[in-house]
Amino acid sequence: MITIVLICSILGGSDLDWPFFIRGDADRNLKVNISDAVLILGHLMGEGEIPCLNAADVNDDNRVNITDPIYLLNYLFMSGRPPKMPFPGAGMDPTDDEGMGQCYEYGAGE
Ligand SMILES: [Ca+2]
Ligand SMILES: [Ca+2]
Ligand SMILES: [Ca+2]
Repeated sequence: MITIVLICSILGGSDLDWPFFIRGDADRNLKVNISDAVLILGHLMGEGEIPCLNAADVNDDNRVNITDPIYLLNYLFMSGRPPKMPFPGAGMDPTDDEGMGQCYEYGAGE
């Protein structure tokens, strides 16, 4: 977990010490769309890095697996339930993030 936090911190390039992210926005472009689902699917197949694993945990069960892109696709195309908080605005994970790491603020350094 410390490693993930460090990576997120480096990617974020921010001095702020609280974590902001939008659930589902795995590529951190501040939009939740099909490209995020594709990124998560690629990650699950061993390709592609996810800058914010917690954001990829769309259903907030502290695991990133096949159910997450499916949940996201359901929301985007099948009028399914939206991702768990924080969504649609950036925020902190309201639940335990054991093993996920947090993600640092958007924008800085990008
Ligand atoms: Ca995105
Ligand atoms: Ca999940
Ligand atoms: Ca969580």
